[in-house]
Amino acid sequence: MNAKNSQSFVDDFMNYVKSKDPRQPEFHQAVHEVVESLADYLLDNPRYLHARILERLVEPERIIQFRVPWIDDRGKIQINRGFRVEMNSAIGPYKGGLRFHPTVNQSILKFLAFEQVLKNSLTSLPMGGGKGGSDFDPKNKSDNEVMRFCQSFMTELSRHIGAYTDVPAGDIGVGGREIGFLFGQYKRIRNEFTGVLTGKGVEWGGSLIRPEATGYGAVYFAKEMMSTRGESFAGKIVCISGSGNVAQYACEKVIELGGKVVTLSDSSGAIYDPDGIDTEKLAYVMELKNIHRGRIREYADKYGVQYMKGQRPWSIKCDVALPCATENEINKEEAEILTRNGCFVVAEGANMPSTEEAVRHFINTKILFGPGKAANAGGVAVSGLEMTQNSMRLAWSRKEVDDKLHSIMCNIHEMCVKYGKTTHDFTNYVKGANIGGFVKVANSMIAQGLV
Ligand code: NDP
Ligand code: 2IT
Repeated sequence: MNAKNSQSFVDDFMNYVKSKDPRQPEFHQAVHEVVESLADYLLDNPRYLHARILERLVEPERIIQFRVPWIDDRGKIQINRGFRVEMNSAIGPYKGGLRFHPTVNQSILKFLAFEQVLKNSLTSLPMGGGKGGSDFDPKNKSDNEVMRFCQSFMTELSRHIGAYTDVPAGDIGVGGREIGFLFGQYKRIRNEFTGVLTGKGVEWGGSLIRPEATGYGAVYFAKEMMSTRGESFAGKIVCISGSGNVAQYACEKVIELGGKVVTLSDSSGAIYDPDGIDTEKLAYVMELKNIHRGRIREYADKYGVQYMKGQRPWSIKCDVALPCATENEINKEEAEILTRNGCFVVAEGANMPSTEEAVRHFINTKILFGPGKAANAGGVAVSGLEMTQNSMRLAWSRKEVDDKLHSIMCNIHEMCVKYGKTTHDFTNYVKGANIGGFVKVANSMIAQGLV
């Protein structure tokens, strides 16, 4: 297919999407990347165009928005907004995380839900795509406030979800504590103990390795990419952003594979530890972040290293970059700095952390760039395994789950190479992940008729 046709196809489609929802920039960004990857494939396979699969994919099957009233510790009434975007159920029940962060709105959740549809398909497990959350900010809230908020949120959400309908999990601001409160309220309201959420505690239906899965999976994916060039993590300098769930376990796995992690960050700044974050320092970070809910600056104070206030870590020289904080956290200039400093691997632990210009730069310079929907699929993959274990009413060992996670990440890598290899020595993983994720969903939608 010639380039002009495919460019005008992309432009026409984006005009269509933007005209429907003009004020959803993150959603446009996610759709644009996918449509660019798919254009030639769709023009060569017109049955998808006749069935208008793309137009159907960008239209959520359902969006639920609701009021979440709760009372803070001073007795004051607070009102937040709750959402669930049920994007696509062609290959399984809606599945995807809940995000609690003040920036949450429909554009953010639609971008995340859209990515989730293709990501879940890549895992090869039977899961559709969804995403939800609230503009509630868990920072500086007491455990009791978080509990009251979660109970109010679930009081409404419980009408819309279920083990065979829609199975939420965690994302930014939603970890084990929040999943516990949400699960407790669901159970109370519905009087059923089911696998309606994943990321549960191991004592009450959770899966081993689920907390580790996204970070470990991203590192397994990076390892696979590196092995195509005869490289490994041993001795590599690694920059990680974020210091939450994904960042912590990415760090743990890199250390295990012999790499040296020199940065972590949060929304206030980044730390640079040239000696590397070892297991003892990582244990400190986990306690700081997960128990005391402190700031990464405290790491710099404790270990006497540099704190880069208000900055992201990408100015630090590294071989491998693992963005694990949030969307659009690597811009074009930062991407250029990374490659100029010799970085040749970027694996996205976060969802859409690189801007479109940054992605273009990584692909043009032919580094190993693993997009989020492939590289961070390990989290939802182990959520899928948690659902399987819940259905079977048994629990697999750590090793069983980790082995399955590892093989799923290798399969996703293979799928990306299958659809994304453009020359004998270069794979465009963005294209590979987008086409690889699309095909199964599109075929299922056609098979199920116009619903
Ligand atoms: P956490 O809430 O555990 O940690 C988030 C981290 O990112 C914190 O360090 C936080 O800093 C930082 N961060 C959040 N928002 C911003 C921002 N606007 N600017 C700068 N830093 C920010 O979340 P997760 O680790 O679970 O999620 C991280 C990323 O990974 C997200 O993109 C998420 O969508 C993605 N992801 C998560 C999966 C999971 O299983 N949890 C699965 C797949 C992807 P601070 O504490 O200051 O807010
Ligand atoms: O973005 C993601 O894939 C997640 N936040 C995990 C979703 C899940 O259902 O485990």
